[in-house]
Amino acid sequence: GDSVVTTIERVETFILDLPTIRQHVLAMATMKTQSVVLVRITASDGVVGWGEGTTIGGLSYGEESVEGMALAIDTYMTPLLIGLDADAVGAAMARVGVFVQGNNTAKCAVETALQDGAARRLGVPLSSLFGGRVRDRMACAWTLASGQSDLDIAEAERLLDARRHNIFKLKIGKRALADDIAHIAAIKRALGNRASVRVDVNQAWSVTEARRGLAALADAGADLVEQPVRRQHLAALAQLTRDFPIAVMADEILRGPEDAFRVAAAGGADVFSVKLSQSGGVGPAAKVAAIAEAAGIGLYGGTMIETGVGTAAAAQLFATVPRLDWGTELFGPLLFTDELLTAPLRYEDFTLIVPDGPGIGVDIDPARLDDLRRDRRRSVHV
Ligand code: MUC
Ligand code: MG
Repeated sequence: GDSVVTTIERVETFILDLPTIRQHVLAMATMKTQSVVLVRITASDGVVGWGEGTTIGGLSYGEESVEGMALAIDTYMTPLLIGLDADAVGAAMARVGVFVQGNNTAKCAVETALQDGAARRLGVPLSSLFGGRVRDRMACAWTLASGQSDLDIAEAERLLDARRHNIFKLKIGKRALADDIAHIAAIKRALGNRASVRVDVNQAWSVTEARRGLAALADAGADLVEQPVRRQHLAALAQLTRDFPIAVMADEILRGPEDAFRVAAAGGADVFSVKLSQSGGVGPAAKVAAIAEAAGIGLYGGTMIETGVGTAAAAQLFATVPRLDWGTELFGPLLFTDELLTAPLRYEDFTLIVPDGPGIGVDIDPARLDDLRRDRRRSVHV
C-alpha cells in the first residue's frame, strides 16, 4: 500500500583515478592524478543516488585516503544502512554516527548519495531540501599551482580573457617564505585590480613565519590567507585574525559543526571555507555555514577538487546560503582531463551555474565511469 517505506537496498563504492590537466603543486603534495570515491545507493523503488568522498594527495592532506574510505563504507557503514528508510537521511546518518567515529569524508560520500536519492524521489533539486535557492550561479575561484610564477600568470591571463575566473588562489608554503612572497607579488602585479589574489598555506607555516607572512601578504595585495598554521593551533589562528588586516580563512581546522562552533567562539577566523567532505556531508556542511552566519563570519564554498558529483552537491548547498561573500572554488571538474558527467557543469562569466535537474542535478556517464574505475584499469597510478 501507500505507506510502504522505501528502503536502502544497495550501497556500492567506486575508486576512480582522474589525471589532471597539469601538475598541481601544494605545500604537502604534488598532484598529477586525483583519486576519488563515488558511492551509489540504490533504494527499493529503484531510485539511485550518488555521492562523492574526495581528499588530496593520498594521506598527506588529511587522515582519510580513498582506499580507507571505500573500506570504511563497505565494511562498516553499508551493513548499518541496508534496510533503513531511504528518505530518512538524518536518521540513517545518526545510526552511522553511533558506530563510526570521524571518517567525515567517507560519511560525506554516503550522506550525499542519500540526499541525492531523497531529492530525486521528490523530483526536486537538492537545494529545495535546504530551504531553496537565493542564487542560481556563484563566483568560482581557480587555483594557480603549476609551481612556476610565469606559467601561473599566463594561465591566469587566459582564464581572465575567457571570462572563466577572476579570483585566483595560490598554493604556497612549500618554498621559503621570501620566495613565496615574491611569487605572490609578481602575480598580483601582473593581474592588478582585474583579479582577487588569495593564498592557501595548507598549515605549512610556523606561527613565527605566519606573522611575517601575513604582513608581507597584505603588502603584496593579497586579499585573503587560508589556514596559515596547523589545524591544532586555534589560539594562533585567532591571534593572527586579530593582528593583521588581511582576511584569515579557516579550512583544515573545520571538521564539522562542533569545530565550527569552537573556532567561531574563539574568534578564530574571518571566513570559513565550508567543505562537504570535511564536514561529513551536505547536512553537516549546512550547519557549519549556519554557525558562520550566526557568528558574522564570512562564507566561502570550498572544494577538495571533486568531480562533477561532489561539485554539484556543493553548488546545491551554496545556492541556499543568504550570503556567500567570498564566492566558491568549485572548479574541480575543470582540473581533470576526463569528463565524468553526461553533461558537464557550466562555467560562464566568472561563475558556476547551479544545475537545476532533480537531486544534485547532474548524471554520470556509465561508460566514462567504467573507463575511470581503478578496478577496471590495467595499471594503478596514484
Ligand atoms: C584546499 O586546501 O583548500 C582546494 C583547491 C585546491 O587547489 O586545493 C584545495 C584544497
Ligand atoms: Mg585549503
